[in-house]
Amino acid sequence: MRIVLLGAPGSGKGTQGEMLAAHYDVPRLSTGDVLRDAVREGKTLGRRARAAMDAGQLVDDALVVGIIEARLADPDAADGFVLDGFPRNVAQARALERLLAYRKRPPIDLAVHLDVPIRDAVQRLIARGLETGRADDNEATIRKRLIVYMKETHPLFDYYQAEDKLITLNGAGTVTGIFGAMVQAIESHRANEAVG
Ligand code: B4P
Repeated sequence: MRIVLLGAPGSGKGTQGEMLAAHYDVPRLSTGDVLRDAVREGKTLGRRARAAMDAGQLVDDALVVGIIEARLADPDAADGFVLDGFPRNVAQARALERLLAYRKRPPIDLAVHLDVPIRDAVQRLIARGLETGRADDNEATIRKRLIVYMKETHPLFDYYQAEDKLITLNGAGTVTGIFGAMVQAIESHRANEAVG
């Protein structure tokens, strides 16, 4: 199973991505986690990415595509994955297609969009910022991240819809309720594909 998770900051991608990866027994690849680890460990990647992350902007495409390229080369990603936070724009989506084709792997099966009211997303992120001290979870940076999301990531809905790979789910509700609805939607999409 090759799944891409799309959604605003705070939509629950990280939360649902972990559960989905465990359910389908595939790795979850989160560019955000890799970038934060690199910042924490003082790596060159982290030094290059930090300013953009702190400003709520997207990190340079070449850096994040490099992360995904390296991760997709790992044997555990050969038979499937859940991508959380990548792609974030159309250029990254095209790069992903090229990377998979180069490795002679099938293209992604589905893009799952977790749709939450912006107000809920902001509240969740502010709460997380207070709990964890995550640098970009403050109100000013959250607003910038949401603007970047509208501008850069929204075009991916049309991109994946055109390929008939987009599922949109209500991302408001309980974590387990959303997860159940997501698995049901994925399975019914797969069943339709098998029939069609
Ligand atoms: P990410 O780490 O991807 O951050 P995010 O968009 O905020 O999503 P996250 O997964 O953390 O939050 P979630 O919605 O799960 O990116 C951070 C930064 O890295 C970006 O701004 C950018 O600078 C850079 N970056 C990453 N990928 C990049 C790329 N491909 N290209 C360029 N730059 C990139 O969860 C939010 C909170 O909601 C959590 O506290 C969670 O507990 C809570 N929550 C989840 N589900 C809930 C529910 N149902 N009800 C209530 N709360 C819930």
